[in-house]
Amino acid sequence: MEKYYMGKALDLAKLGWGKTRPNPLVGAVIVKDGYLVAEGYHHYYGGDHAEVDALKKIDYTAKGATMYVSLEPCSHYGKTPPCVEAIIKSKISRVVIAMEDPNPQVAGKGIRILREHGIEVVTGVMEEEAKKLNEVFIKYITTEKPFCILKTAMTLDGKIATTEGDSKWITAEDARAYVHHIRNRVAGIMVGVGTVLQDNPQLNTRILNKEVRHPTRIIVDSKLRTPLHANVVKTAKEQSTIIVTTEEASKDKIDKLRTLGVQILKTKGRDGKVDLEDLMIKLGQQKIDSILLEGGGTLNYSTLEAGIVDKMLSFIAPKIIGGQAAITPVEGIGKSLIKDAFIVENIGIQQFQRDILIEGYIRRK
Ligand code: AOF
Ligand code: ZN
Repeated sequence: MEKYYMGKALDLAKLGWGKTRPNPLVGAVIVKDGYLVAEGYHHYYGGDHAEVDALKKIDYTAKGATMYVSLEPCSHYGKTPPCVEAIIKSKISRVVIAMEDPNPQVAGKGIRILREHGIEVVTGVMEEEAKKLNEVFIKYITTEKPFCILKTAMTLDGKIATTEGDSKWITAEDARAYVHHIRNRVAGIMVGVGTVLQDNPQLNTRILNKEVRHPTRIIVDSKLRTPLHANVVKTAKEQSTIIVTTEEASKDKIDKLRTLGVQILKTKGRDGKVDLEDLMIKLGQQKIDSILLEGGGTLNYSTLEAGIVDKMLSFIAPKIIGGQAAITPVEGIGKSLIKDAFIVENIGIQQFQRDILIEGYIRRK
C-alpha cells in the first residue's frame, strides 16, 4: 500500500512538468482510515506546495491521517510558510516521504521537526523514482548550475547529416515529437553558431493540443557571427534569445543585436572561445535550471570536455547514408585512447516508430 499511495503522489507531481521551474515537482496524498481523502501537487513556481495544496482541500483537519509526499516537507520560510507547520497544525500522525530534500535550507530539517512533534516519519519509499523525477532540481539546488541534456540524432552509420549537409529528417515524427515535449519542459536550449549558420533553426517548441512553453535560446558564438536576419534574432522579442560571446565580439554588432531584443552574455575568455563552465554559472544565476543541448558536433565535444553534460539522449534511425565527410554527433579533436572515453551509464532504451532512443548519464570522473 505504501508504494501504491506514493505512486499516486509521484503521478500527481508530474502534473507540474515544466511549470514549477526552478522548484521541484512534488505530489502528496492524504489517507485516513483507509480512504484517500485529499490529493495535491505543486502547480507552478511560487504557488502552494504539494502538502498545503492537499491539506487545503480538507481544511487542515487530518487527525490521525497519513500523508504520502514525494519530497521531504520544507522547514523554511520561502515564498510560502513551512509545510511542516501546516502538517503539525492539521494533526497528521504519520508522514511517508520518498526522498530527502536536497535543498541545503531543508536537508533533513523537515524530517527532524516532524519527529520532534511526535509524528512518525518513514523515508525512502520509491526513492529512486522520486530522484529521477527531480533530477534537474537535485542538480540545480545543490550546484546552482543547470542540468544539461545532450540530444543527438544519427543514422545507423553514425551520421547527423549527408556530405551536402542535408539533415531533414534523420528521425521520424514520433521521435521528433518527443524532443518537442522535452523542449517544453526545459528552461533553455543551446546550440553553436555553426548550427545557426547551417540550419537557421527556430529552436522553439512545436506541440499540438498542449500549453506551449518556449525555452530560452542560447547561442554559443565566440566571434559573434550570428546574422542579424537569423530566425533566432528575428523572433528575439517573442522568445528570449541569449547570444554568448567573448571580448572579441564587435561592439557595433552587439549594439545592433541588443536593439533587436537579443541578450548578449560575455563569459571569461578561454583562448578566444566561450568558457562553458563559466557560462553555466552565469545561466544558473539567471534561474536557468535545465538546458537541452542540440548540437552540432563541435559544440557537443566541447560540452563533454568541459564536463557540463549530465544526461545523453541519443536517437538512432535505421537509415544508412555513408560519406566519409558526413559529420557525426560528436566531432572536436577527440580522444586518443579508448580508456579516456566518456562513459554513459544507467542506460535505458526506448523505441519510437522505427527509431531507437538510448538514454543515459555521463559518469563523473
Ligand atoms: C516547491 N513545491 O511542493 C515543495 C517544495 O520558494 P518556495 O517557498 O516555494 O520554496 C521552495 C523550496 O521548498 C524548494 O526548493 C524545496 O526545497 C521545498 N519544497 N517546493 O516548490 C513543493 N514541497
Ligand atoms: Zn513546503
